[in-house]
Amino acid sequence: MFSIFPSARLRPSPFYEATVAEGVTSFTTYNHMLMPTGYGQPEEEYWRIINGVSMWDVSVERQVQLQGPDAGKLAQILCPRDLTKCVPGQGKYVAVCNHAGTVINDPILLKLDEQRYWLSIADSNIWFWAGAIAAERGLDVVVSEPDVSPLAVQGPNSEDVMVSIFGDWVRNLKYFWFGETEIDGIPVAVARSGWSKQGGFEIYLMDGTKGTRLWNLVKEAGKPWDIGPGNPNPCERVESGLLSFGGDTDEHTNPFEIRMGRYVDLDVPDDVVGIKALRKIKADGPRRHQIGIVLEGDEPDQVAFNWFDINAGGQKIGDMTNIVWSYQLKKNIGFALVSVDAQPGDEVAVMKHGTEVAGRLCELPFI
Ligand code: THG
Repeated sequence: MFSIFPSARLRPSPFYEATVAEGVTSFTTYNHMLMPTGYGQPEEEYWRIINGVSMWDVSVERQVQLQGPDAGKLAQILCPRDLTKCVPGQGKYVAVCNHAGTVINDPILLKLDEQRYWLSIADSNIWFWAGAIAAERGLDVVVSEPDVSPLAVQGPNSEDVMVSIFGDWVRNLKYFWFGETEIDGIPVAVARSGWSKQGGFEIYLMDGTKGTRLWNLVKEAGKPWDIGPGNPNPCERVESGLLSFGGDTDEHTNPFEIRMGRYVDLDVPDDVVGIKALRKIKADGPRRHQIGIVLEGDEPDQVAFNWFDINAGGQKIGDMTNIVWSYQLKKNIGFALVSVDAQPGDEVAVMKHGTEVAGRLCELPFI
């Protein structure tokens, strides 16, 4: 095949050496970094997340830190979700929007203290965005990208593994909440979170020189549960209905189209970026919605770079924004970003590389 041409632009993950030692076989790019996307046994890796426990290098989920007297003010200006009741140790999923109400990232916001927040971002440059907004609004806050790299531990046995490493307190973490601690002299934050619906945690490594040590520590602790390497899993996430920003969104997507309306509070102050546009979009009613689609046929398809047109009655009604072979449903499935007139149960046609494939719209999640 081909190899990766090194450059300081392609920032290394602190877990890079560890994942190479595990036999990583593919990467994707994300936030100007490489993220492992497989270890050569896709189906085994899938079932490990469903039935066991899996550890993932997700250091590409960079933290944009807001620090200073106006950190809370800036966090609220960037997030069209009410943060007034958010307390230190709490995390919240947010749709960061531009002034037009278009989603430009879907981070988890973590409140560390009154003067320090992290936006744990998806694949777009929120560091530049937050810095620009802070400067334009004259806020007293420093925006940076600190040395913080998440390692995910996901699957039904993840809690037992995490308790064996950190102790019983992690059992009491609520979803998206976190606590700061140390393990073996390594500073970390431990959160109940992660991009799967199988239960799990994320360990935010706060010293990039300790990546291999942390990886090996988790690997060792996970041995009784047969832990193994994995990554944000395309099949599991589609079956579970988890959104991929940039994969399932385009330059026109607003939160109401992609099931993020429940994370938008329209009564936040008028100075929140995008809120006026979001109020109008909500009042007018969104034109598209995101539901599921199941394709006919029993042959596993390939994941695709591109979206596929979805037609009904000879007319384009939207796009199929991802496609995976579901190991549980034994069908090719994906998300449909389609006109609100299209509903679960509708028969549609998907234009796949010039061939028409029959499909049926359905509710999300699949499982
Ligand atoms: N971990 C960390 N940061 C991240 C991600 C992550 N930043 C970017 C990206 N992933 C954020 N995206 C999501 C999307 C969905 C969920 C989590 C992160 C998620 N959603 C649940 C759902 O949709 O059912 C629950 C949402 C809720 O209850 O509020 O878990 O993976 N560090």
